[in-house]
Amino acid sequence: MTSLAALAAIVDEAASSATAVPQLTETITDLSVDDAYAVQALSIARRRARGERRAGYKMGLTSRAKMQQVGVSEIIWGRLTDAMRLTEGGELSRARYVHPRVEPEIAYIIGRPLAGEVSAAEALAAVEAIAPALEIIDSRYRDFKFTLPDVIADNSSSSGFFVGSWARPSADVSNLGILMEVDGRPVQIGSSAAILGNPIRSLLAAARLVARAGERLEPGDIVLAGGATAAHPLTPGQHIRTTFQALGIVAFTVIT
Ligand code: 0L1
Ligand code: MG
Repeated sequence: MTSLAALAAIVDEAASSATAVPQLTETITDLSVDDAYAVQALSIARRRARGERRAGYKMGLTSRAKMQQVGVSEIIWGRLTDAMRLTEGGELSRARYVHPRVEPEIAYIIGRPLAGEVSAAEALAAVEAIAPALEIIDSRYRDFKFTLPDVIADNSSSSGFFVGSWARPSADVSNLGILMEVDGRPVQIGSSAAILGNPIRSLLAAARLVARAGERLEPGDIVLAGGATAAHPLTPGQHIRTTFQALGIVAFTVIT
């Protein structure tokens, strides 16, 4: 029987070598969601052993557009490390990924520990600041195809993120217009309200779901609330510019 550690090595090596692999469930047909989260934790432990540091969490599939795009209908989560953070206004190297896509998100930075069943007021009181953000998702599976346990084991496809300027935590991000342009051409238009009706609900889900895994949101953690639109594929030469109403712009250029 294949151990969970061996499965973690498969997804970790696929990510670090930017090589697509078959879905884990092709061989481990009964991989459970709990085991998939254990594989994810073990794969992140491998990154930590290589020197990467905890940076927070990403929430995934928090909008109807995202669920429809990948054919999975459940909120999922993954872990962020400092090595996944990219410089706003800088470059993304296409060669470091298998088949990267970008999606607009709202980021929270945590000021006080948060875990379990909390109210929106409690969650907001634990937030230090809010920012516009972009997540780079890159399934390590062939053709970007997976089942629910596959994608969870693969750190919920998370592979990079850009964060724009931080705003005060009282900023109203419940329904902000978002426009993503590639080389000046609109490719995605949406609203932050697509994130569970209000991105704060994603933070509540983060507090609840990580607590189930015996973890909590810690001061300094960044929480990505989930894509507000479908994700857009990246190819070298593109300039990605996303405007978030009232929050600002997050941009980068794709190089080879
Ligand atoms: O919402 C997301 O961040 C997506 C997570 C996993 C599904 C995907 O790879 O698109
Ligand atoms: Mg996302």
